[in-house]
Amino acid sequence: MPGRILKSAGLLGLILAVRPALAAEPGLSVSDAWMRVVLSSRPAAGYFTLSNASARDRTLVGAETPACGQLMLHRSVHQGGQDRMEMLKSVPVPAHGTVKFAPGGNHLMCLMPTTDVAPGHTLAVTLRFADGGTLVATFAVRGAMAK
Ligand SMILES: [Cu+2]
Repeated sequence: MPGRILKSAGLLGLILAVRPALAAEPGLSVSDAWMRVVLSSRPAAGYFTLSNASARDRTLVGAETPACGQLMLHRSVHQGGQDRMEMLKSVPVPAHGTVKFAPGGNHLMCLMPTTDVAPGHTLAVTLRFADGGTLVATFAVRGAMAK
């Protein structure tokens, strides 16, 4: 009986080890991914760094997570003394290039956040590319004071 449990655990470990490889996009990687939530009733903003180590230009066209009713690509713009946001249809990620989503600039806007969007939680966010590729990144949720 203990032998059977060990065998199952080994198989589970194998499945977990293989899964990230299946989801991986050649050359694309995400780092410093986090989401800031101020009030659970208000939209949350997501930030990350996306690197393209490949020789092929890529284009980010969308993002989604079950933790948000809708997740949009946004850009903060300062115009005429006012801050506002506009939607981005796509964001180029050049070959051997890096794109930053950071406070004051590009960000993911999480509309209708669920209770999962709470400080201390982590969220799986799927990034979608123009060529149909996807990349799943883990975002750490932080509170209002996070920078
Ligand atoms: Cu926004």
